[in-house]
Amino acid sequence: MSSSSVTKKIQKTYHTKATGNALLTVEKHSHDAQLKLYGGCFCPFVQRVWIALELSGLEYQYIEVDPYKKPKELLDVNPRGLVPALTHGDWSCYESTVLVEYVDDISEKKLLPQDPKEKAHSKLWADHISRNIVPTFYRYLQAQEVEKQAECGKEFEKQVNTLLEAADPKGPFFTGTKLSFVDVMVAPWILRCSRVLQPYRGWQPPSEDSRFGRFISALEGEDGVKATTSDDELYLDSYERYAENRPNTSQVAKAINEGRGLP
Ligand SMILES: N[C@@H](CCC(=O)N[C@@H](CS)C(=O)NCC(=O)O)C(=O)O
Repeated sequence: MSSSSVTKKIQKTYHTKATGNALLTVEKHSHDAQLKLYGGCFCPFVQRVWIALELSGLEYQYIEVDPYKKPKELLDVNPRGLVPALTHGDWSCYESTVLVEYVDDISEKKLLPQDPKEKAHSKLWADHISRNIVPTFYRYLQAQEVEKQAECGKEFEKQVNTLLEAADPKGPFFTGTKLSFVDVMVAPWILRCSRVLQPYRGWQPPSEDSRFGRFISALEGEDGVKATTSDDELYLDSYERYAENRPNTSQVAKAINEGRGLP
């Protein structure tokens, strides 16, 4: 090798096998069951449904698939080729928001409040998460220019604060002392703040005693959240593609770059 040759950076890529606590959960749920979750270990949309299943106490099977390779077993369940996808006997469905509600409907332990008005309030704020917090997270992570990153960072903070202003003031969760629907809908992206946004975008954690700080600690301490979370390295590796805004990263990344709604 000539002395002028440049050492090529080894590009990290997404993982196809869970690690840490999430791996133990995968192993515990590897046996055949009526309810089957097709997931990818790095995917926050999957983690929504996975947390709901863990908290439900229902028997389920976790099946790891690579959504970027579009295996037939995934396309048979979700023709859009995205994870999460769920089968229950010979019935199948997809879309994380729909699946969390389905799991809640068939479970005795409820995430959504049972009072119709409180239920509507939770769904309204879950809509804010999908419509504003989630896309802003990816815009922030995929932004390449420093100025754009700063602008997106502020926007992300604003959207999270809007959610927290609608939450129970004491918390630590959205509706008070108990984790519920809205918390599950946003948890995967909140967990990825310290694991992904901090190393790649310099996101600053809030003070521990702030409303946001207490929300983060409460989510991190929840059993269903812990059981579906891999070691930090898995996220660091899996999101490098987004942080470098590499071509062909994913349908989500493409939609963000084209200014379209998320798939
Ligand atoms: N709207 C979908 C989004 C799911 C999604 O984008 N999943 C990603 C993994 S995190 C995926 O399957 N990507 C495959 C691809 O981009 O081709 C949901 O909420 O379930």
